[in-house]
Amino acid sequence: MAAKRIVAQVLLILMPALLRLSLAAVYKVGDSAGWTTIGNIDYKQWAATKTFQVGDVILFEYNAQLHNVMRVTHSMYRACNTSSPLATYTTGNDSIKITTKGHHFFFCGVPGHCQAGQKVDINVLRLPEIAPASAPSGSTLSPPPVPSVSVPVSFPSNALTLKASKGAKLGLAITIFQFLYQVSH
Ligand SMILES: [Cu+2]
Repeated sequence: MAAKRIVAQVLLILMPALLRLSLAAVYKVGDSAGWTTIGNIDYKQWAATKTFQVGDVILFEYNAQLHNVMRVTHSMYRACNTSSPLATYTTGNDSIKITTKGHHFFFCGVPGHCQAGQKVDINVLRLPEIAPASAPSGSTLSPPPVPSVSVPVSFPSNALTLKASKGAKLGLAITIFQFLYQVSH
């Protein structure tokens, strides 16, 4: 039946997004060295080698007698300003789940440590993938604008609505999926 084949194709299109959702990673800051001032670890370089995504967990491991973790704003990060952190972690084994895109700034609040380089910017990129803006703008083939997508109540994950706002292609796929869903029920 043709509709079923289309549903299968739509699911194939959605698969990368579904896989991405299920593969949250844990990143230990500094890898084996952890969170420290010893060895002049370049946390900027460390972060640059990672592709952080929403749902990932950032793990800070350190000697709690010597260090801590503060989440701060960009300007506080640049200035190593420890006066009013957004959050402070002190256990020595702090797992911080990243729930939003964009920059997440952390440094050690012990005097001098941020200045010594114990600071890291976790930058969660907007999803690249699904519809890379490869179509030239103004092309007659560019996908139609996506109306605000509301996913049916029975849809497996509301996370899909988050993805749906990204990439007209996926949005379109979900719109088709909804249509087929309604038709077949
Ligand atoms: Cu420190």
